[in-house]
Amino acid sequence: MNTDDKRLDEISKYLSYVLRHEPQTIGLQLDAEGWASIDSLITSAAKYGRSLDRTTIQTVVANNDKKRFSISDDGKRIRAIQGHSTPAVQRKYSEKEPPEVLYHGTATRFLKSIHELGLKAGARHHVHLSQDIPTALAVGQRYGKPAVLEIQAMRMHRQGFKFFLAENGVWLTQGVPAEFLNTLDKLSS
Ligand code: HQG
Repeated sequence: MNTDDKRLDEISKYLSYVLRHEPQTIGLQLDAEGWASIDSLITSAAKYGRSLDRTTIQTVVANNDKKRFSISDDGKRIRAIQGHSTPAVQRKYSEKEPPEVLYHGTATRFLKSIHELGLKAGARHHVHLSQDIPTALAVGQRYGKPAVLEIQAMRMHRQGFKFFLAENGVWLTQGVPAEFLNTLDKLSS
């Protein structure tokens, strides 16, 4: 990563922190749909020693590898699309019929507990699922030796569980009972 990319990556992490998890640490207001005024974000961040400007924010949003953020059509507001843990936000996502299976990446050390208790949302508002195995594998690698779970999403859906598709392609659901998941034993890594 060159110096510029590193800087943008670091700002992306900062935006994730304040727009998903801890807006109150810089006194930033988010509405229930997760939106913050970009002007307020710049002013609040500056008060806590972080210099941001509109162009940099736009660059981070446009180039973000996982499309984590979006800017409102009028250009005035920004939000994280998913991944929130702050109670200030209760986003409404569009409910969608899932594909037959979805995947969840995790670390091998969590498997025993997951197979006992099912997948729990933890601090975030939803369990995050992906449509493909490589994405799940990358998510699992964040926590150590990765494992990928296959979720019987359509079977859950038929039994009344709700699935949501965030605007950036991440699938969300409240939780996955253990009976709907199994660990894939052949991973390419
Ligand atoms: C695990 C990142 C034990 C779960 C990623 C995960 C994703 C359990 C961890 C997004 C459990 C929660 C979300 C149980 C779940 N027992 N462990 N019963 N149920 N877990 O970070 O899905 O880069 O809240 O497997 O790429 O890892 O931030 O969720 O390991 O898309 O945009 O508890 O965050 O995206 O961890 O990651 P997380 P996640 P960003």
